[in-house]
Amino acid sequence: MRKILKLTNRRNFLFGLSSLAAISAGVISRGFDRHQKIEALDHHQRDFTVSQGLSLKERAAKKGLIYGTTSTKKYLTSDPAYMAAIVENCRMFVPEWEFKWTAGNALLRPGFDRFDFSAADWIANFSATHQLLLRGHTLVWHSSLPKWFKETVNSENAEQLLQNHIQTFVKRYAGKIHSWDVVNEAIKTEDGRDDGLRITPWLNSLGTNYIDLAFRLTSAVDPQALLVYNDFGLDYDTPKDEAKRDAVLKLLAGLKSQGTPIHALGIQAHLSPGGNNKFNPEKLRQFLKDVASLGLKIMITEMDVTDKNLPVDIKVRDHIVAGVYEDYLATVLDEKAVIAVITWGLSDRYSWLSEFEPRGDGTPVRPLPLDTQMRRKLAWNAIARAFDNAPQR
Ligand code: 9MR
Repeated sequence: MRKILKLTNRRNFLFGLSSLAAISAGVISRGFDRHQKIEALDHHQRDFTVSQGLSLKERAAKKGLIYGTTSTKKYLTSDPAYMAAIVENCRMFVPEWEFKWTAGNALLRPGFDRFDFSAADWIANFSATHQLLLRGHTLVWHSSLPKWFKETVNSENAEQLLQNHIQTFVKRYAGKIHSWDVVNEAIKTEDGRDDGLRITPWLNSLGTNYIDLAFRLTSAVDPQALLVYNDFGLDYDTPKDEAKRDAVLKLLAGLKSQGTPIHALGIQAHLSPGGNNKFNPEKLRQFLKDVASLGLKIMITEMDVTDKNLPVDIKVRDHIVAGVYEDYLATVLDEKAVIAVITWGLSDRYSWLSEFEPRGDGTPVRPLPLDTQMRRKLAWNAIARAFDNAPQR
């Protein structure tokens, strides 16, 4: 009995949190009439109906937006149903592993002056074949670096290495890339520096200038592509996310003022409802406005909603996850500088969260728009509704 009570309380608590978000987002988003706002109080009854027919990429395109996802050569070559779902729904594609220095079973950089383009070429061909806009993710990151990197790189040779990486790798795909995540996740306020920069091998070997350098080198080789700074942890009304928003804004303003060729901010949007993560549409909207006023575009680059802390009941879980998708997207799509939405995977069959944020009860995670059988979930409807209600670009 106590256990049941506890569970019920916990469920109400979670509903309370997401309902709060739903109400505040409802108040500000188009397409919510008074009746719907009141309905949004109860997630059981929240309505995620959408008109039938159009895919996500078509709904996005109607508003001048781009929808896309990420995957790997491994999943695409072994799973025709998944490939078909991606081609049906997406206009943009992000390699989850193959454009990194190394990740999963891909190894782009086997040595200091060696490249293996086989997997990256496969991705570029796949994207071209299916008319998918391709994102280059990512050139400079502290993570997914090969073993030799740590043993070899120092302040004497780091600039040469970065230059060679960009001049060889970026050049190979120049003109075929929609946007490069030139620098990924360079801010970590907990590292204690005044400028908020994360302490990474790149910072240690090249100093604070490494970010500007990476953008300039990329721009020189691929002047057509949109050059992006990409980061996570920018979404919630928590002291941690607030500090990160401030530091990112300072970084972007500094880069712009010194003439760095940077064109967009990538907001990863790995969302995590529950706990202390309060969602504050006004604060998020203000941040987007501040970024846009620097003359930058914004892309939502890696969206997903972890259900790690949500109740086990699939119906309840899917409702909450869908509510988070719609509330978040209704808020960010109101800012016209936002040009694209990418979810970090399309089907629950393949999500990094299965490995990195598994549920305590061992049941499979459900963070994405399609279920493991490629059927549309409420999250799919929620994204469709957000596109349908978004202002025209
Ligand atoms: O989803 C990606 C996972 O398969 C890789 O093992 C991991 C390391 O390369 O990266 C994951 O994607 C990350 C992305 O590249 C950057 N932002 C956070 C993403 C989730 O960890």
